[in-house]
Amino acid sequence: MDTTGTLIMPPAGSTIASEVDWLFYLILYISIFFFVLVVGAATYFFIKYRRRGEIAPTSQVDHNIKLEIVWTVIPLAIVIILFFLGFSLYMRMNIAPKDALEVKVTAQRWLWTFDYPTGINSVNELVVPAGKPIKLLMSSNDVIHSFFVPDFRVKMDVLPNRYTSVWFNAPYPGQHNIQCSEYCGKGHSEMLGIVKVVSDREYTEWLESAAGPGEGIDLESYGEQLFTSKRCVTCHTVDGSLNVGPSFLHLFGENVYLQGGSQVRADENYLRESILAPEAKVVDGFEPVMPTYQGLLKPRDIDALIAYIKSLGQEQGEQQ
Ligand code: HEC
Ligand SMILES: [Cu+2]
Repeated sequence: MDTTGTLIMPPAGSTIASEVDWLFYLILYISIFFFVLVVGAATYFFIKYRRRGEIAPTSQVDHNIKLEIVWTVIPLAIVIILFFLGFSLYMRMNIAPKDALEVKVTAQRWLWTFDYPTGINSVNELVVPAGKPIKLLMSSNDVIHSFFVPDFRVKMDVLPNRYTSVWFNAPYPGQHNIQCSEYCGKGHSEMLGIVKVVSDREYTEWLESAAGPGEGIDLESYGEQLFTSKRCVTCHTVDGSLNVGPSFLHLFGENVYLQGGSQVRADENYLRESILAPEAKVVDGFEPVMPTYQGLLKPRDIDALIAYIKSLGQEQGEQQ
């Protein structure tokens, strides 16, 4: 299997990828062959039969049955063969094996959520065991998105009010990028994720560690973990610098200026509302692009994120 990729194709990360590439290159080379043949013949005839001096009388032949049959039957046979190769591959790419592991994918502006059979979920990071067929059952909470993993040669629209699905089998451990390939608004280009293909053992371990999140560690440190794992980090910083969203440094306890001119004190309830209903109070100077985390965070997760933001809010030497 090709794991480095070529000039026009990314590395092949799934079992189907090499078949897709094979058919792609077959069509490409057939096209190049006929392009050279047609353009070559045309050039040759231009030169051979160019006008030189007096025009000689041309022959009266205006068609040739044999020739016409040949140039109709050969291309027809080629496209029929390509059709069947393409159709059979299309069917295999679209019909998931019965024993596939099913993961529910939810797209929303602008993140991906993955729900596993064991009841846990992850954001922007799909963890799957290597060498097993994985079926993704996908739907959108808002507009049309498209789930695209170039390394797997897998791409499918994700629609509101309706399920679509894709499947893949990634034989080797490794990481592959997920992109949204249907323009879905301002944060479209940041709607990125990763497929982490891991060994069976690592997959089981991961399921276990994700199942009892944050147990045995204090809220603040757990919140710090969530800040990264729930992807707040793509839009927020904790060092005061601006990103797509405001920084959390010294946020807690401060007055926040909102769009429309009002002000609000950044207390626990404001933080909670900002996470669950971000559009309710939009910070002045920012676009309302934050996705709602309603349903994606457990009560303890919200507590932990708030505790973490609070820990960044305390100015040195100041007691809140
Ligand atoms: C796609 C980018 C994006 C992501 C992801 C994101 N946010 Fe936001 N967030 C924003 C933007 C933009 C604002 C400011 C506009 C607004 O208030 O809605 C904001 C505002 C906030 C505010 C209010 C900040 C203030 O200064 O008053 C809080 C609190 C917050 N986000 C928490 C979070 C947490 C916690 C997460 C992760 C669980 C998160 N955000 C993920 C973009 C994002
Ligand atoms: Cu999208």
